[in-house]
Amino acid sequence: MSVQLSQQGDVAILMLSRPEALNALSFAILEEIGAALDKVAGMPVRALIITGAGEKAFCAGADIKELRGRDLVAQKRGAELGQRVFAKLDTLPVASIAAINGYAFGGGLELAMACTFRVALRSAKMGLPEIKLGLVPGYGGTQRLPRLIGQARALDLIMTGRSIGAEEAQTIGLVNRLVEAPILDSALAMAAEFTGYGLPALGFAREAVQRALDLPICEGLKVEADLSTLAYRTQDAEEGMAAFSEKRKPAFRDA
Ligand code: DAK
Repeated sequence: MSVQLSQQGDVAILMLSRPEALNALSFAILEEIGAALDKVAGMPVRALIITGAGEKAFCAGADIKELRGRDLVAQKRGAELGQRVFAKLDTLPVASIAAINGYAFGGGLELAMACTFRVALRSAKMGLPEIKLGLVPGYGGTQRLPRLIGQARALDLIMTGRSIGAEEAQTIGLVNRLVEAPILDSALAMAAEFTGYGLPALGFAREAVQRALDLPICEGLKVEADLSTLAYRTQDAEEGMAAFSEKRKPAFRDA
């Protein structure tokens, strides 16, 4: 197996484990990631961390050797597979953190961009170098990158194929936080900042923000009104507001 799924406390950890090829994404590994994400959806966890095995790479992208010599139909199916697998992260019941421990190129960065959050070591490098291979990102990069960092910066990275360091990535909003090694501990610490809150409110907040990106603001505001009203009607909201009044810590029950 080139993907390892484990659990630490209330956090699932998905490790890409093909360090001899810098965790490059073969189509088989994409299928494994998809199956692992389906399992995470049924696990009693409150967050998911995705990271790469070894010292060097989060993931160096699609397996370039495997991409060669495929016919058009197979290639289109391959792109759709990558898009479908990464899109599972959008609908996962829990938020995900990409812990970028080294190179995150091409499909590797596309996987990280599909996560809810990205944290990176200062030594990490990332980019969408597909253009250098005569290719165009196929696993969501042309769509998620401009949504994260804006059209001009996205076109800069996609059309030059240049790689950027973690500090620039944070400056432009591609990475949420620069963190210290060991990166898993840092990612777990970030997860602990939100896993204590109620899952319904966390889910509604994520959904409102995600849907906003695809809607005109007048429609997005309606979505927000609906979802914040739903959150208001949960037992957790009642508990949170009661705890504030009673000057105690709330005990959320995901209800
Ligand atoms: N694929 C396959 N093998 C890879 C790989 C990759 N992406 N990246 C690295 N490796 C392998 C190397 O071949 C090498 O294996 P051996 O030759 O020793 O057997 C081993 O990993 C170690 O790599 P290096 O020796 O190159 O290590 P360095 O530290 O010197 O360099 C590097 C690290 C990350 C700078 C370098 O490996 C590199 O440039 N890698 C390629 C990065 C890249 O270009 N990634 C983006 C790929 S394009 C689609 C359309 C488009 C796409 C996908 C699908 N469809 C329509 C279906 C495109 C997606 C992409 O991700």
